[in-house]
Amino acid sequence: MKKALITGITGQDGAYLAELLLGKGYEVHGIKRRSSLFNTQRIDNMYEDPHEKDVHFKLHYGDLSDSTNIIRIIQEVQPDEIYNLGAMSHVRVSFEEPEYTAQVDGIGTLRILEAVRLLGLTEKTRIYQASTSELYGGVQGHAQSETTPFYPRSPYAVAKLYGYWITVNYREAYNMYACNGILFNHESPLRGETFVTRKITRAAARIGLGLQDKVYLGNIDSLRDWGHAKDYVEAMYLILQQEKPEDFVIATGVTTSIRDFVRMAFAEIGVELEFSGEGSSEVGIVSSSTNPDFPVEVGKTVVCVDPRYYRPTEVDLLLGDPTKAMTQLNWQPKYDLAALVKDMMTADIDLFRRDQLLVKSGHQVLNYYE
Ligand code: NDP
Ligand code: GDR
Repeated sequence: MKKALITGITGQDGAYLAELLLGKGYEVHGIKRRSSLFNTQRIDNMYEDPHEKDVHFKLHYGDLSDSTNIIRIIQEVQPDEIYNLGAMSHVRVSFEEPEYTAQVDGIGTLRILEAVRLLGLTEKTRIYQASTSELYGGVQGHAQSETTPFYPRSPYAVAKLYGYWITVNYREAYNMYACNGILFNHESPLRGETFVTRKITRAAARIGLGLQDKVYLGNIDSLRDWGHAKDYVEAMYLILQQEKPEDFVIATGVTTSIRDFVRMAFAEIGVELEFSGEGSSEVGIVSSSTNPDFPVEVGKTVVCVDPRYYRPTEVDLLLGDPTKAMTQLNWQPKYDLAALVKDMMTADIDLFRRDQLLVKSGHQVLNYYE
């Protein structure tokens, strides 16, 4: 039985990847951080009682900022594959926590590679590094592929640039099977609530159900190449099953503005929006509302722009060229953007119908949104 170790198992991708690997018969080990509250909601469906025999899903406390614990866990598990998904993954927050981001997203990658080398596992253990389209940052005007030079535009992207190159360097210097997946944005019902797609689908569902008035967004002109996380974890797995270690861009090859994503999300509840104004004065107003289950008043302003969500340096356009992955890995995404938006909206409507029931029976629900 193959053993996989996943850092960042409690995150969006960690949860989907763990499910995929368990389905393929792997023993899956994950590193979770100590937190004052339970932080395993995304993986609770896979939980196995550690007191039982033949447990295939095991969690270890750890942190990418601590080499000693990374070395100990890798020594204990002796994994065939390591998926390094753990990261401070929020681009805007990285401007507020730049040093921590460098420690975890940059040096954290080195800690994993070096642990494998020091433990003499270079022949046995294959390593996947979660690299990102944010590496391209300021590269504009054409689709971005494995040969496009990088131009990072945030402390997050600069930290990930180190992670990318140290992975390439360990592959070349020590003949390790270590690869970068350069993944473009991928989303799902498990996406963190402060990333723009999930913020939008949660808000559209809540506004439709009468639980929220409006949503404040930052730069709605930027364009992203969005795929579904379920498709993207398949690519991670495939990258580690090749004969030779190589780096791959994973993307859909289609780019869409944040504004159009907002339109698509609201369309799922029968609401059409018209945008007017410019820059920080732009608003989205309901121009028609046809679904009686989600009665939103025509003429109501439901989207406002708030410069507090702007970034000191923005990435205006991301558009990936996934030709290499499609030909060499035979990877094909099953979801297009419309199917992704539908999946996210269906899940958020279901989630917030429960809040609606609580409100109707006189209870208060958490009204916090970033
Ligand atoms: P999430 O933010 O959903 O998950 C991040 C995971 O990393 C969580 O499990 C988090 O733990 C863990 N983590 C954070 N800090 C540390 C630390 N110091 N030590 C150990 N673990 C830590 O990210 P995604 O699942 O969306 O992304 C997975 C990886 O892929 C990340 O590295 C991200 O940067 C990268 N990536 C993501 C893309 C995307 O569009 N989703 C695109 C390209 C790259 P906790 O739950 O406790 O916070
Ligand atoms: P990104 O994702 O920065 O691309 O990083 P995010 O969803 O945060 O932003 C996408 C774009 O939307 C604009 N935006 C807003 N973003 C957020 N979060 N909140 C808002 O209110 C808002 N309004 C507009 C942003 O300015 C940006 O242009 C994600 C992360 O998963 C990274 O870890 C990963 O590496 C990259 O995708 C690929």
